[in-house]
Amino acid sequence: MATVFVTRRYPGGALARIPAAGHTMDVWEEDQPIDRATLLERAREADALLCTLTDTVDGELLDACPRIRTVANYGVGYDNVDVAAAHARGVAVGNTPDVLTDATADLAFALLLAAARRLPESMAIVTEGRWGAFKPDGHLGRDLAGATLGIVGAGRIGAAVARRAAGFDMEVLEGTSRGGTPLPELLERSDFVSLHVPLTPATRHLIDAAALERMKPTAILVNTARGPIVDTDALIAALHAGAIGGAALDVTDPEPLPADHPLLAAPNVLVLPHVGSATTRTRGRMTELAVGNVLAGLAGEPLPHAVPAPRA
Ligand code: 8YV
Repeated sequence: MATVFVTRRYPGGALARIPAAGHTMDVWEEDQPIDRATLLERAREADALLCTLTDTVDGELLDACPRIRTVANYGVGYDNVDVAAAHARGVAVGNTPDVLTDATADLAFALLLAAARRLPESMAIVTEGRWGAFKPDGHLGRDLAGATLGIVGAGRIGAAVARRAAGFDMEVLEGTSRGGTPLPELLERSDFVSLHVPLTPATRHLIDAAALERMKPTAILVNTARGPIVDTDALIAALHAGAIGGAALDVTDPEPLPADHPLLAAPNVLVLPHVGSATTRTRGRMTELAVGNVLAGLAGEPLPHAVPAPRA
């Protein structure tokens, strides 16, 4: 029977299917991610690796752990895995799509609403004892109805955000690398811009100073995809200059974002600690899919959720 190294206590109970199938399972039980040297050591004899975005899986790791034939990444994004290096070594790579689409789209909308209606400021007014008498012109936010939402990357999560936007009577512009509204036009016309592209060399700093310059000075940028899609320094400058109206971010570059990071000192910024998929049901279903990939790989079968080879 095989050995599986599991880099976190993935929730929901599905991990139990690994020993139940007769395999040896070694789980990193700490709350903090496993450090690189320990990962290389602990996974040395593993036949499969169940890992996540805090674990870098590259050629060096796969050479140090040459028995690994299956890498099951916990997450739909897999920019932490060098897929070309894995495939070149005959290692299959899987991810956990679909099950987190709704939770992530919900969170994109939560960010959008929180920024549009200035929820953090209003909550602080209450908790800091500054709730004075009613003011007709106090705490004014922005309407969603009739506003234009630009969705960059209309894959599964982008499409789910578009469905939610229809329910809020928003106008939707969708732009993908394959068509739809071209990015410059989308940025110029949108009142809200929500990012839903994977992180690849082509999308790193897709939202740079020039892109931010195209946005309306009132527009709000929402990012639930990956932090490095946005050039953080350019975003900080744009917020200070009033070049955009605000940013509502579930992902940042770097992650975790230190409390004294200049991004948090910029005006009109709202940051969450990468919780897009963080619901009990969704995180449990992600474990089910990742374990399904592990068990299929160990059985010599194609992974049910295999990631494709990167485009040349
Ligand atoms: C997870 C994510 O929180 O799926 C993704 O790509 O970013 C999130 O769902 C993360 O991957 C957990 O490892």
